[in-house]
Amino acid sequence: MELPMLPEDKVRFFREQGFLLVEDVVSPELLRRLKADFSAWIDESRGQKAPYGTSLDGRPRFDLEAGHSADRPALRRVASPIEVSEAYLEAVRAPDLVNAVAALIGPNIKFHHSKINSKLPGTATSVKWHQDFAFTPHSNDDLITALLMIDDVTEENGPLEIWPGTHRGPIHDLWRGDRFAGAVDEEFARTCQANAVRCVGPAGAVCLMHTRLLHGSAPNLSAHPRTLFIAVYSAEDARPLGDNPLPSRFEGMLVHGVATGRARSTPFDIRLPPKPKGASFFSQQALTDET
Ligand SMILES: O=C(O)CCC(=O)C(=O)O
Repeated sequence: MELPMLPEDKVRFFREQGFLLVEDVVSPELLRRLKADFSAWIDESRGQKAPYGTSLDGRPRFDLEAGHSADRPALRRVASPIEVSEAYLEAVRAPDLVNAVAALIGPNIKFHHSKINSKLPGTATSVKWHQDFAFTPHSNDDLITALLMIDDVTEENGPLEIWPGTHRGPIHDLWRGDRFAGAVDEEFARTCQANAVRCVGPAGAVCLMHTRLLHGSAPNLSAHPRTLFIAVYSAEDARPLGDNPLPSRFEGMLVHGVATGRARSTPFDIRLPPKPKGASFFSQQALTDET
């Protein structure tokens, strides 16, 4: 049976602002399993010195921040956790989550890729301002990045920061000359920061973000972890224009509605991103730190 979709005012809010917070999209029991799997990965990382594990395209599945140690683990990324965890696979198909996505860009929705971004206490991980569409261009921009809060996300633990309404503006260049920096330039980043709104909420809430919304995030300054499970969904008729940055055997999985076999295109101009080489996009964003 179809679960209730979102009320019209929430859909209108998303169209205007480019994001929407929805609480309790996974059950407490599933949330407990998601936390338990991530805790087990942190423990496993204590025995590692460099990014490890293998994802579908041969790059490491588990990415570690510089300074990682057994005593102070700094696991910052798990690529495609749904391939190695039943709990994360269940979360990516959670009815309340996919129904909300379908209410915003549906009715026909497919899965594109997923990852965990983690900011453990004492780590320095931050995310520079960018739009996701520049990493995952499609024939149209009906794509949503769903950021599911595995921990409570507060003002202090490095929440997602967004600039509301910017999904209706231009697609920004994330290149510096011939280098894909994966981030807007520093001057524009300061303007983004001046307009930032923090997406905070309790564990089990999801921030549904339009693929063209400008966003970034600061380091975790608290004693509490900040773990986000991030899943990207698209309208079924949005066809990828480039390589999936995190290839998955689940790419293209229909999570709501039906397969139409159609392609819908909207006009825009974008420089296609390169295929990532490092363990995660943090290494792409770090390229500009050296210049
Ligand atoms: O982890 C974060 O705070 C932001 C995630 C993000 O920007 C992304 O994955 O595109």
